Amino acid sequence: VNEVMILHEYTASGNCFKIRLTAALLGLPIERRQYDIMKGETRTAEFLDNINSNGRIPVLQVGDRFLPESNAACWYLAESSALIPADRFGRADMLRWMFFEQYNHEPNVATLRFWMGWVGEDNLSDAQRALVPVKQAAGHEALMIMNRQLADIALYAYTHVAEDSGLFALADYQAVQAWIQRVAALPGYVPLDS
Ligand SMILES: N[C@@H](CCC(=O)N[C@@H](CS)C(=O)NCC(=O)O)C(=O)O
Repeated sequence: VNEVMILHEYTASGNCFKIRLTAALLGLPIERRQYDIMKGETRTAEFLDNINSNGRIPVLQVGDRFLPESNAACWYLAESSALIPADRFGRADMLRWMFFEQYNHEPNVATLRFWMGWVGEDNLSDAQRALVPVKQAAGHEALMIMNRQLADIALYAYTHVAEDSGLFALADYQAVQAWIQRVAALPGYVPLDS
């Protein structure tokens, strides 16, 4: 990778943190550009036209090309490093966990963190309020699966801050807790709020 890389991001987002953590663990330099998602800064015509038509961060800019979707960006950074298994089944299994993260984990654990910690419980719409117990149950199910079998950077991002919503207790998932400590001890590790 020798083109300049710019991460369009919002620091507190776990999806953005995945990319920073991958880059840090691999010693790859990335520039960072901040957008306040609470002020709709990823929804401007300029952002939609030039950065991501889906109106969301993170977006990894590589030279003059733009790559949205956190796990795609992690994959790009990790290509031909030890973070991606050499054997075919291992690579597919890694993708399996990344898809699991986006379907079973992130829409529950991350969304509840955002609703409770950023939007605020009092400001939730009726539709959102009705979904809280549904997402909490689905989030517990995802954490339970991870407690039996682990996992990677994509899953670390929102798991290690799952308690932010006040709706999950990591003490209920001891293998997950131990894994969180192992990831945080990796050489090159950077914390989310850095
Ligand atoms: N599937 C996407 C999700 C991206 C996403 O949901 N981004 C949120 C922050 S974590 C965002 O930009 N929200 C602002 C908005 O939707 O306006 C990924 O993994 O990158």
